[in-house]
Amino acid sequence: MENTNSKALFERAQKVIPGGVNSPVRAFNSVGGSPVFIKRAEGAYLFDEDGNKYIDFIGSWGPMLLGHADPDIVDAVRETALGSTSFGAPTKLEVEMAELITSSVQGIDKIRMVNSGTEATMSAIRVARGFTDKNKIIKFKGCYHGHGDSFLIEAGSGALTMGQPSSPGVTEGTAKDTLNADYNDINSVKELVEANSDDIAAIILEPVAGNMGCIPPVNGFLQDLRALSDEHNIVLIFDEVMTGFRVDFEGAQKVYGVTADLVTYGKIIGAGLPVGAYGGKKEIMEYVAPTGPVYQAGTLSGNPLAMAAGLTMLNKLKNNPDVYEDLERKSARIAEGMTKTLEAHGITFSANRVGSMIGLFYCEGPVTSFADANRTDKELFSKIFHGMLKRGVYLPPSPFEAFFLSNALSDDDIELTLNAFEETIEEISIKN
Ligand code: KE4
Repeated sequence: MENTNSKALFERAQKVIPGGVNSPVRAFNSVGGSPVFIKRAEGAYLFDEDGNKYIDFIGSWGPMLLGHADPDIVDAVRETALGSTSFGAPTKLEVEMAELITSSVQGIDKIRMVNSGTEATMSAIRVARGFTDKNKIIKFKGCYHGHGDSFLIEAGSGALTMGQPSSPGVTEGTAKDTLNADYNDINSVKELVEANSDDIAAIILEPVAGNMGCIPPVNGFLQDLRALSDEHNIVLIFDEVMTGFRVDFEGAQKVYGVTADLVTYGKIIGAGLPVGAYGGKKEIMEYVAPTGPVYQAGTLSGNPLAMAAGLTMLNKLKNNPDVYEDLERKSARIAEGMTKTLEAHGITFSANRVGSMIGLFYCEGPVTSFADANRTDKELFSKIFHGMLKRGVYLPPSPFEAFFLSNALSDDDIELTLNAFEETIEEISIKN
């Protein structure tokens, strides 16, 4: 595949943007090589600056559940923009968005729009601290909740591609209030609670981890966290920035039958425009300014373009629930096909899947924690990534990400992907 233009653009980019990218995971640090620069996308396909076409398994890291350039979403943005892009004043669209989410998702009495998943999680823990008048939070090794200081301690996603899960610039003062437990290990949480029980404001987790590959909660884990939070007056926060409206229209809370106290959103609710949100129980959310004392604000929060895009997306999903059945069928086909190929070639692997979130680990399974995920064969991962890329399939460029399928994938796209995977594994097996 020709990539002259992408390479030239990357040269230019590195002169004026840190690492040539506006988000580290895009730099291909985990897989090596030079990132492709995307010119446009449509449906299930990306088109790069050299005219190459790829089947997209990232979907902008989640938002593109219906595929790129969905006509209804594009029309909504275009129409809304004709009436200006932002007012800095309340609008009907924001009311409709909040009404749609609070009327659809269990436990969300009130919700506040922000501009990213990071803002949503930062705000949620601030409210939890204000509401409980306690300081510490428990997160989980390998979970990623955005780049807020409190979370960049043993975080997942892009923080792992740096080979240093913690980040300079996070002060001792901040770090001391973040405790890390092991995902799927309720005893590791209980130990932290017992040691700090009078000062833990919140437990925050991805109800399905998607930032250390895809790792589902083991049976009873979420239920145990719910019980522990109730027992110790701890705010349980589900970070559904990735899983929200993806694993089910009502998210992981519905799938696992556990209601959190606060839930954070991003990605899909903005349909690719910058949107995040946090919401939950009335008595907690009423602590948020201007009703309550916990301050949180944003110039562009709930802006018309983002609301128009997000509302169109959520209404399409609400009115076409068969999207989730389609996605389930397509995701199962992908996982089954890749599993068959890996087994046929005698490659050690473990596959996790929750709906359209798929995680492939090239190590012995089961993979239920960050320590397990970190055993994946990163070199083999990179070879597979590049083998698929040159065959026109764009997988996430990091072993610590999940595949995000869009419903724009056709059955032909899936067969093409599985053929490319077969060829890639065959090529690697022959070389080894
Ligand atoms: P943003 O601030 O990037 O909108 O959202 C942060 C965030 C919060 N919570 C969860 C569960 C998330 O997955 C994310 C962001 N996800 C990564 C992809 N795994 C963002 C990709 C990137 O950093 O470029």
